[in-house]
Amino acid sequence: MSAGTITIASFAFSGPVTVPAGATVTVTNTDSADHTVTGDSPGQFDVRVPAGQTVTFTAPAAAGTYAFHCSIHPDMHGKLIVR
Ligand SMILES: [Cu+2]
Repeated sequence: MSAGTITIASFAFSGPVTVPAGATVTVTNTDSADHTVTGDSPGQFDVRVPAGQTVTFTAPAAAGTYAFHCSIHPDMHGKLIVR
């Protein structure tokens, strides 16, 4: 079961979402364009979310606030809180 969900709509991320360390995070993309959820610091997480689809990724194992962006649309920013 997913611990939290990030929704992408109209080229914006919902959130911030808070999840336990190492949890499964669901990302639902309601747009007609592909997006990514990419941690601002390399190696955190990086998942591509095709248009209209839902994917999951594993939250970092360390608590903290993780800023992320879309690597396709650099103006899109969000935050994932791990605790
Ligand atoms: Cu995007």
